[in-house]
Amino acid sequence: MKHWMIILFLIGIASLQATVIVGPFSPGTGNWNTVVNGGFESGLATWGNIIPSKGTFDVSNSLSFLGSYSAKCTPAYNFDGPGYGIAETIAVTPGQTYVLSGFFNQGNMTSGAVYLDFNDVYFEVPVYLPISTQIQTQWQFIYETVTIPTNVSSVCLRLVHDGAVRTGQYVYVDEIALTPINQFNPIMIVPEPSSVLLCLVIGLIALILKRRSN
Ligand SMILES: [Ca+2]
Repeated sequence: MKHWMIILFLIGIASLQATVIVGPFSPGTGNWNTVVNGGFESGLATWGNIIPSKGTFDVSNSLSFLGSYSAKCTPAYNFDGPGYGIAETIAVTPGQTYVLSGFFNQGNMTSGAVYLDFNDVYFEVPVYLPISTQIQTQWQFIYETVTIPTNVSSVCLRLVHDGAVRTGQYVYVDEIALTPINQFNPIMIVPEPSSVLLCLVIGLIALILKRRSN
């Protein structure tokens, strides 16, 4: 395979992956339209439980990204495979491209999968929280674009926990959003002090070099 073909192939693979931005975030930056009660400030009103016998998502005030509440999952027992979750039906504009997004906190979860999807329809692009044994303590903003087919006017948006599910493991999810792409802006991260310092040092060196060359 030619080099440019390999590069195009890799770009294609990368474009199928959701974008993950790890906090801390700059307050007030970004723009997303939360779905009805996507911030979980009104209990689980508007959300329905799917297969509650396997586990539940409940509102929690232990940790939230915005407001006082988020959704926290509680598995009922250990299992592998299809899981449980919550869902709500959302009206969408046929043919419109949206950005599906959410804020995720890994909590103490080290196995299984937590994601947003459209109930397994063919055009969905699931938004997965990366789960590893290395706990990421910062909130993560995860998003992906999805184009609604021209004959579809509503979707079933789900928040799911499945795979290698283990009791006692939980995550927090907040600010679930579905935003027309032209209204979407990702949240900005707070620059790390070290990178701010590096920029200052580089700027200073550039200034000195410029003065010497004059
Ligand atoms: Ca909230």
